[in-house]
Amino acid sequence: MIVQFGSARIELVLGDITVQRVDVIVNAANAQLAGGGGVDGAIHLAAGPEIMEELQRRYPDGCPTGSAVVTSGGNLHSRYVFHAVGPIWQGGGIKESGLLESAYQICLSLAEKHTCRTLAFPSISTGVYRYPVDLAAEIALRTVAVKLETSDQLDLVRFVLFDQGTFGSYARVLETMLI
Ligand code: AR6
Repeated sequence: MIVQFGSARIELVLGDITVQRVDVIVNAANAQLAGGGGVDGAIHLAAGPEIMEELQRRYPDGCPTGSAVVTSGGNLHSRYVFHAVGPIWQGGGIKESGLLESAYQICLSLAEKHTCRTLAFPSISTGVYRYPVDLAAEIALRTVAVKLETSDQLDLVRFVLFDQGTFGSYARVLETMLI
């Protein structure tokens, strides 16, 4: 599914983010930047040990929730990996939505700063961190669409969704944004 926003487009694909050929791949990391399972494990496995060494050297204090840090792409097809830290879902009462929005916003700003034109996101926080996927999809897609309306820098934001249920949630939300 592809939708035009301003001069750029949002694409939804079902698949594995580690094989995407884009300027930057976003990782769903933890605040310690310590690696883990899910998309984080897959990215580190595919990228090789270089990006973990870079994380430890450049960001020994980790990264706050709602923010993101940059490394090279290691063995991936991308120039950079942005390691974004989404919130752990705890019922919605601890400003999870603002933190998730901020994680996406910071990645979009970093993409502009590093002159990236194409970017791939996973569905941040909706795995181990248990954020309800319908709510997370709204925040992710709205935040990206607002940015694309005014960005000359970005050409493509691709959401790479790992299972049919997550893809379906994002597709339903994106359809409502067209009306
Ligand atoms: N490509 C795209 N999406 C993927 C891939 C992949 N290769 N593998 C998994 N997903 P999660 P979180 C999907 O748990 O909820 C880690 O241990 C997955 O199906 O990876 O933000 C970190 O170290 C789900 O839809 O990230 C943190 O400790 C989505 O990616 C913690 O998990 C996000 O699931 C972060 O939890």
